[in-house]
Amino acid sequence: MTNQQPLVAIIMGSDSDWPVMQAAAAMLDDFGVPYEAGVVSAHRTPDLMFEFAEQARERGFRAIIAGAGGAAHLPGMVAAKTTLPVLGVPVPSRHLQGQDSLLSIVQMPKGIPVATFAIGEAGAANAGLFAVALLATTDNTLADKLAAFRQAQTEKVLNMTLRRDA
Ligand code: RP5
Repeated sequence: MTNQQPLVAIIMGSDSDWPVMQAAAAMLDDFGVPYEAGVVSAHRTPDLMFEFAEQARERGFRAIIAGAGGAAHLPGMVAAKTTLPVLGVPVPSRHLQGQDSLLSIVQMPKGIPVATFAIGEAGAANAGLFAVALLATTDNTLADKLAAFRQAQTEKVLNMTLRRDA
């Protein structure tokens, strides 16, 4: 993270979500996008959640990545209190492997959208990439970096060779 104005907030319901959510942070680091990461729980710190969501736009954030597991209300509740784009990441849960988290986040009623990503690390990384893409709509340098990332990814796959075990 840099000490520039953070453009993306990464929030999560518990520090136990961080091993998954740090994939979003790593992606933003790779693209040089300043962000802030912290724990905000819909269930355990509801007042903090409201305060965070109400102030997020005036604090200069352009997008919020919100990860939570189980009955994952955080992304939807934050989206209800801000007009910033909210990117929801379902964190794998102990008993239902994140299917509960996914359904809780994705099934938002009409009117309050949450862009919902895949369960787990891939979803967190893609939420980071999506935040980069959002910012790249008004930042050509970032758009060029995103194109270079895609190109490198393509070349990596084209250079894959398969070897049989002896
Ligand atoms: C949710 O409950 C969090 O997002 C986390 O995924 C889950 C479990 O939290 P801990 O019991 O690990 O703190 O609110």
